[in-house]
Amino acid sequence: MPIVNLWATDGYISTPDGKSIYIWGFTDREGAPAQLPGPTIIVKQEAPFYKTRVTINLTNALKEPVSLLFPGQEEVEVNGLPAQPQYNNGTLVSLTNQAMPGETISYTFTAVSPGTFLYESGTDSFKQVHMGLYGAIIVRPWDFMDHQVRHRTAYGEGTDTEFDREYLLIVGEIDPDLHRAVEYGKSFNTGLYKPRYWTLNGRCSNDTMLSDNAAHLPCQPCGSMLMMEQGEKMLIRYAGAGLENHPLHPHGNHTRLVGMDGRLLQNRSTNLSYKRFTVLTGAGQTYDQIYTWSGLGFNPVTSHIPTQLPNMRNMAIGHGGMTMWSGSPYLGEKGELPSGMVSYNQAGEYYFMLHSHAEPEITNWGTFPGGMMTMIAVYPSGSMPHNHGILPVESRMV
Ligand SMILES: [Cu+2]
Repeated sequence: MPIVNLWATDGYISTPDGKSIYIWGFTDREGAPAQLPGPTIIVKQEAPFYKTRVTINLTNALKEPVSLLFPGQEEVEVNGLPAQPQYNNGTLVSLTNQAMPGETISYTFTAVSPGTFLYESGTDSFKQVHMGLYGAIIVRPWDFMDHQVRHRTAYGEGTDTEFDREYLLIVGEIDPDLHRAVEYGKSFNTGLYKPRYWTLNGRCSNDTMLSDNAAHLPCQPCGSMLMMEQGEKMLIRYAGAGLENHPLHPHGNHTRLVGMDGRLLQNRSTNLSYKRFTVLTGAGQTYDQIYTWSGLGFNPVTSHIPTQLPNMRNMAIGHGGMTMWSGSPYLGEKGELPSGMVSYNQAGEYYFMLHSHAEPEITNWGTFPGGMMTMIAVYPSGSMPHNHGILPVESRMV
């Protein structure tokens, strides 16, 4: 039975425009600051007819009660008894059992379906979830095997959900006034809620494109640079952890939506998956999609996409022009570079945006570029590092 220890605590995140914002969140390392989003919990289901029971021990290191909700999971128990809403003199104070400051309580649930799920605080949710008390759960089908093409699936063999690489994008918003009010113990008028930052995996663009565990972002360990090789199937999992809905789309191709809220889009044997350009990622919802890009046999050297290359002088970027890109406006061609120059597309890879189509959301407090935006990099076959886009079969357990 998988067991995870989580601590609810606080920390500070950074935004690309130089701000430091106080957050609440979860960590799986005692004494560490909160991370945004909380640690991703990945579990593999037991064989059919066996229950997959998952235990999460929550220790509350904050100064007010917090709790955990598991939308989409079943038979949730707390310290061995059914989880229930909490009332104080008839007033609802929490959607589920809470851990008091300093207390550790144990939640156990049955993971009944493969797919993508959220976990988040069920206490004073408007404030606590917004402050960062959220994360994702990935449930793998019981027959999942990462080295077998037919068994490397989101929903099980024969469900048309095979993938080669896999990325999780948890979307959220930040209203810095709310965060400041919580930091200084002041009240906040929820009617004045107005986000200024929009996050993918807890980061605002362009930090979204930095690698995982970037040293200067200790509370935001997860990047969201989506990398794949041409022709591969990329599983993209969206999870809406904010209070608002966000219309997300990648460029370059539609995605094929195969699952929603941890449920396969299939009716008995009828495949109900469908292609979408923009997916309105609803608050509290999750979407599993397959994305491919073949470029009709694209190869940056022998078969590049024909475009007009700019003049050499217009290809230099960065300080002193010492960094250059060598190809088409989409970076998909490898041209000649002066010796000693550094190129941003070393393998002749193509780049497509993936972003919120609500344009204020691709800014950092109004300044473009920023916010809910990242890139998909499509590499020529055989040129990509093999460890990118490979999530573990199961996350680190106790
Ligand atoms: Cu777009």
